[in-house]
Amino acid sequence: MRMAALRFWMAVLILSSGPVATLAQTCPQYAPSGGTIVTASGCGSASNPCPVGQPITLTIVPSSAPGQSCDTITWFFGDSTTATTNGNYSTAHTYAGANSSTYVSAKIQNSLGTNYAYNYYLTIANGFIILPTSAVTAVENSGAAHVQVQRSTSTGSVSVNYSTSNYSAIAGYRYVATSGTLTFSPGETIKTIDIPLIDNSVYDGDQAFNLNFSGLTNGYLLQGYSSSIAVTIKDDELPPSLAFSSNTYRASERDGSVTITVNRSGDLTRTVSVNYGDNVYSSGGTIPPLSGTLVFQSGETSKSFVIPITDNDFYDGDQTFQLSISNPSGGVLANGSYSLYASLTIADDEPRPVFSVSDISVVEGNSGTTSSNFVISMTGKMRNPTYFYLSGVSGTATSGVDYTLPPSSLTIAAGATSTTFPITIIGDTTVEPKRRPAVARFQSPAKPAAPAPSSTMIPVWDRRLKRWLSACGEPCFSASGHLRQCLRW
Ligand SMILES: [Ca+2]
Ligand SMILES: [Ca+2]
Ligand SMILES: [Ca+2]
Ligand SMILES: [Ca+2]
Repeated sequence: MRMAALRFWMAVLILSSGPVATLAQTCPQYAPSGGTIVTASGCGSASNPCPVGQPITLTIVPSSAPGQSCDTITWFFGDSTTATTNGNYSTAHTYAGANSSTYVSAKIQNSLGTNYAYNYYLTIANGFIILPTSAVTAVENSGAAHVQVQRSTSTGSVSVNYSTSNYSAIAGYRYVATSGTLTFSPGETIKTIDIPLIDNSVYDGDQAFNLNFSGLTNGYLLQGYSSSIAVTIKDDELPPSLAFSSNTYRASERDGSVTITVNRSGDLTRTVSVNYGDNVYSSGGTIPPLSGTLVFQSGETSKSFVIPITDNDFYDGDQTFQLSISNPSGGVLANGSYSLYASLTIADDEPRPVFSVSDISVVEGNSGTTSSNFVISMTGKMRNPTYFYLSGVSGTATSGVDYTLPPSSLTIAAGATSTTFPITIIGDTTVEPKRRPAVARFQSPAKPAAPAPSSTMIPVWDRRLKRWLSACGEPCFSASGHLRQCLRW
């Protein structure tokens, strides 16, 4: 066998150096096509890494032209080593260390050309250390945080170093700085790291520290991309909580001011602040625009602010305002939101004005006209002008025959309590029987700021008695502020 092979290679050498080209043309027949590099065992993925410290068979799979014995193949490995396998599309390589993503490439050359084959993402590891993938939490007063670490295989042993570092939680205040080496013995797949927690009696909120891993032995890798996890310490104290002392406040317009109190519950040790305001945006009203900040020092359970009240002498009705606290710092609002509201009602100390028309008595006369004035009065002032329309309503005294009314509207000015309007009596010599009175009607065309009298009746002239009869002795209000006639005869 050995002699036959030797003779064959000699024949090739002789023929390839001679003038007959038949065999010389067989190699190379093609320029290299390049291709991909695969592992013989199919290892190399993250779920099936190739072992560390053991030969791995790597083979070029040409993309089109087949491999040829005359191709020169130079291999380049991710660990910075190289190898050459002339005419051989396979090689074995041993990676000395674990790597989550290394590469191997091959340069393929012959006299017709050069091309390359690649595999960029080989995972080399004997196993993985698996850190918790879900959030790790521990309650502040539970003694310690427990972090469970696993590994992907139970063979052999592996160790990994761990140490804590601050994130929002500070070592020595919320937890005990901890470091060490975790060692899995053969057969062990789960180990637990305990980090002592420091309990206190103040509200700190939830805070976290990092647990960092490094120095894995025995060809192990950390699974995934992170070498640390966050451990969250859940506070067992309640946060400072702020709320109004009442959902509704009420004061009289004559009180001068009203004091609004905000209470704090939960943790009392820290300084907490909150903004407040009365949500009034224009001056000149019963209460002014007001805003500020309440600061609760340590131990303080309530703070107040004072809203001045402007007394006036007109009827403006009860007024309700919205109070708010918002943007708490160092604590929370009782509703868990950014803002919390209460209402403040300022009760008017002026009664709603009563509306009346004075009686007047006028002697008719036998001819011509006689003028007189009615006085329309209100028992108090209104914030806004009060408007009325005046119109005659047919009764026993007939408009235009017995009297005339001015066809105009009437106004009691803002702050005034009365106005007048004229009536003209037409004289004659007729003796007239008792008649039903005529009625004049008042109507408020628009509802003013506060409910206003909407209609009333005025006295009418009785020609038999020669005097004015009282009509309604009091104003007629309607709940809606719209016209309602008041007829009593
Ligand atoms: Ca505590
Ligand atoms: Ca605490
Ligand atoms: Ca008043
Ligand atoms: Ca008032």
